[in-house]
Amino acid sequence: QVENIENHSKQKLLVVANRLPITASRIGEDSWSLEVSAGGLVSALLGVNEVDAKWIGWAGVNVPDEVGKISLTKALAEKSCIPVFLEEDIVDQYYNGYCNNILWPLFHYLGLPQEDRLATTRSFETQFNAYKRANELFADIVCEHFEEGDSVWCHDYHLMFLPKCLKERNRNMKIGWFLHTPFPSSEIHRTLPSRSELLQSVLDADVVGFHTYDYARHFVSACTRILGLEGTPEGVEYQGRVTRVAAFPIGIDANRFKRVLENPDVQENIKIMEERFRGRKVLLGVDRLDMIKGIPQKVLAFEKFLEENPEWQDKVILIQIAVPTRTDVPEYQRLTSQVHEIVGRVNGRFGTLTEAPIHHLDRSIGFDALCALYAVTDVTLVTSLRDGMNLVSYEFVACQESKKGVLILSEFAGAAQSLGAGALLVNPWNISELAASYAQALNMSPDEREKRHRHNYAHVTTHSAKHWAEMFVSELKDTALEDKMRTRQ
Ligand code: ADQ
Repeated sequence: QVENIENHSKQKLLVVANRLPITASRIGEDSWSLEVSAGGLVSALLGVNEVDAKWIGWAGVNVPDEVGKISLTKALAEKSCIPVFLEEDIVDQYYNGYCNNILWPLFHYLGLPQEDRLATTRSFETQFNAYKRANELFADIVCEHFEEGDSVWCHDYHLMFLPKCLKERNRNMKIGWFLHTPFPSSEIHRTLPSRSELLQSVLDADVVGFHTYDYARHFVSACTRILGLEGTPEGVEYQGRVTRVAAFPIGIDANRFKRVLENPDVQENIKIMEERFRGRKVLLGVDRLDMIKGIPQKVLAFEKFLEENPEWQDKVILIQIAVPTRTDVPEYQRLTSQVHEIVGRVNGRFGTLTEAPIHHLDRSIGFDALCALYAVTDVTLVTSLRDGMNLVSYEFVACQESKKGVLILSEFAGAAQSLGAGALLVNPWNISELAASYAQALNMSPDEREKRHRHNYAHVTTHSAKHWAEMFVSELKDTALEDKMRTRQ
């Protein structure tokens, strides 16, 4: 058995996600510039010991020619990445369409797009067919690189059809699937025309993971109510076996943030910002400019806070860093205009010739600058209408050892389950309550801030990204070992 376990630890983990952790741009007919995008998932998996991980995913570029495909595959191989090539029309129907226009809003309780439902069901079907086709293309590449004993970890709502495609090709493949968004109540999921097919496919995985216990429970309810299956304490009974369903809350690599804060250039930047904001408290928002992040609510509440607390009018600023996302989708364009309009109004009402109460940036900022900003912030505002976890809340806490600032956190973010005792929990739909929480945070005593920060800091530093990935991978390996033992008996 010892020998078995040793052999096991040498086997590969194939991590399959819609996007590779690398952004490729073409700089010649057969040459590419590759930039590592250091997201939460990348740093999580880098930290997993004894795992030889390879990434499979779309490189985010259209590569129509063979020369380009061959040269990009070669360049990515050096970074342990394997590309899946998707044609432009598939990307449009699968990624922009089914993933971002249907599953993303539905899983965040924003409903299905009305126009699609009323105009024609064909467009829904076309998008779902493209989704399945794209998942088949991912499966082709996984099977090309899979060797006996490897485990496959599929990520997110883009690849819900993948476990089925893979199991159809190889029943013995060990497959995990993890969802980074919320899984909604079964009453929401049942409105989706392809509700059963997606659930059945996910159940083909051996381990199904979510950020919180609530999302796992919603998934099990969807399987029992929509598919009529039996739920068990371990998961869901499906085709003569139990698919494990559990919560694996993600975390961050807090040490990476602490190390950056010790860097002299970052320290210098912190001093410059402290000087710049002297005499004012800093409220901060860092989000992708997405409908689910509740940015209009956050700014409207700031306006109400300034109205109701005139003594704070020249003593506080709100910095909102909103990185544009899905910019070709009309809803996102409307959101950008809406946010700009509210920000303009608040600055017009409460600004002076030299100062504006809101600094709004439509862009991403570098990691060093982000850490420095977290460190000088007094209150961070996470006002998501729904959010799988929300890593910004964790990152802020990791950077607050000296300041011990306050986290205002939406009760609809997964992070509310882990940081709820340290944060001020809010319902972002209630603008008055949100505005009152800004006042409460700014007036909080140092003792209470310290106590709340201690709670959050202990959680963020112990529940790391590495811990999350190790828990999931070890659960997946356990199911593989159990299967082996069972076949021997
Ligand atoms: P996201 O919706 O992207 O992730 P989040 O978890 O907050 O949300 O992660 C965002 C990341 O991007 C953070 O690391 C943050 O620092 C960075 N970021 C955001 N805006 C930025 C900006 N303007 N400049 C620089 N960096 C910026 C999805 C789910 C979440 C879930 C994660 C991980 O929607 O709920 O927590 O996956 O599972």
